[in-house]
Amino acid sequence: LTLEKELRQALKSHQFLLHYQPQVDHLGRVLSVEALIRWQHPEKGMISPAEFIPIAEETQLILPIGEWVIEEACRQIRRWDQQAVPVRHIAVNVSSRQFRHAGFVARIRHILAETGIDASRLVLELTEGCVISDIDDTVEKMRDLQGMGILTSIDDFGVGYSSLYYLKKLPISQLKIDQSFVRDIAVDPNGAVIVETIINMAKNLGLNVIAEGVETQEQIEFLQAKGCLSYQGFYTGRPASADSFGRRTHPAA
Ligand code: G
Ligand code: G
Ligand code: MN
Ligand code: NA
Repeated sequence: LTLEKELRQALKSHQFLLHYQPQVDHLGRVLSVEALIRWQHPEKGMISPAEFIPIAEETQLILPIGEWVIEEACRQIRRWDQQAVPVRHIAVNVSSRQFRHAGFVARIRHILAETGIDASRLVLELTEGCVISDIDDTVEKMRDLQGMGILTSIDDFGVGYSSLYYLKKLPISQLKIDQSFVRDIAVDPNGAVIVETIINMAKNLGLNVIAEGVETQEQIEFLQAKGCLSYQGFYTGRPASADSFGRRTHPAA
């Protein structure tokens, strides 16, 4: 079977699942989670999205898969609401091809209505490459999304095209500092300067900023001292199933 056929089969027989990684504030409170897809293959076991998302993107399969991710994320936040697990926002990764699709905004509107989730609970993570690839289409879509109350985050910020032009042109809510810069904080003075610069730029533009790939207390201390108060990484919580996540979540204040 080709991987494409297997992916099609996987959708039909419900072999995909979502793991969730917490995004915490400087007091360790979980503000939001990022949904990360996994493929529970009947023979090969758990397959990372790094292996199959590129193939899904080459084929049109990223459209139904991406849609399933948003649906399932919305259903999960509803379950957490019912269990009084205090997760405010759920972030999903959107691939470029999915975002460029003409029906993208309409599908999200439909999914929110169908699952009864308020748009303000949803964060869409878009990469720099995605947003600048057709800036006019991006502006239109992001304005529609913002109008609905959906939040948007620029994923892997700093490693893409580094065109800063789009930052003032687009209605963006958040910058996610790429993990390669966060990793460099302790070892590379230039890395530390880059992180500090991104934090200051986000602040000056009125954007929220979160650091990803946080693995040490030392990194958190640096980030906090520079004014970045949101963190995601193995240090504050690995991606895990919805159930284990609920138990780890702090009770509502
Ligand atoms: O979770 P993990 O570190 O294995 O993810 C590897 C890559 O797959 C990351 O770049 C992540 O953004 C991407 N990814 C994870 N889940 C999704 C998804 O639902 N949709 C898309 N398009 N990419 C995803
Ligand atoms: O591209 P994106 O940022 O969506 O990718 C998220 C990926 O980063 C996931 O595959 C997740 O497993 C991984 N990840 C999350 N936290 C850490 C971390 O602290 N260190 C490393 N190396 N990877 C991480
Ligand atoms: Mn992401
Ligand atoms: Na990222």
